[in-house]
Amino acid sequence: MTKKILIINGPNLNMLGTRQPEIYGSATLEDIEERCEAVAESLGLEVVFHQSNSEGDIIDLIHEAKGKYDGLVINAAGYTHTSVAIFDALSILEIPVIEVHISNIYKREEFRHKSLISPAASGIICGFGVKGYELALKSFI
Ligand code: CA2
Repeated sequence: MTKKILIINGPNLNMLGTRQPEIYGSATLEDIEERCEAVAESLGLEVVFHQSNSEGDIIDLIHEAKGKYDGLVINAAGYTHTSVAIFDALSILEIPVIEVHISNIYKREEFRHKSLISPAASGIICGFGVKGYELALKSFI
């Protein structure tokens, strides 16, 4: 059976490709979505791609994943470092969760060194640029 993977992107990631290319590269979120769809097809996976700037929407999406998806890829962006609520929502899931960051958060400001959601993740990919999403999808094979 085809595995269904949900990809959730957090706040400001809709601005990718417009600013800070030295940190995040030049790809837009639409480019990342297209690449994920192409990679998923080649791997025999089905992907559903979302972005939200709202913590509540992200939590609702995580709740909806229960029973509906076989895996979750999440770049919680700024909420990575602040959100106990997203950690709690991820902790309820019984499917593999891969935390992705485009940049190497450990090479940046100290406040980015702590991820509140990592303890709920099966694996973490950071610092590989937008290729991290592709690596996350490959982990489901
Ligand atoms: O490296 C990542 O993927 C991050 O999750 C990106 C977040 C940041 O808060 C995390 O510490 C690391 C920020 C996403 C905002 O992206 C922008 C893109 C273009 C212009 C401005 C922000």
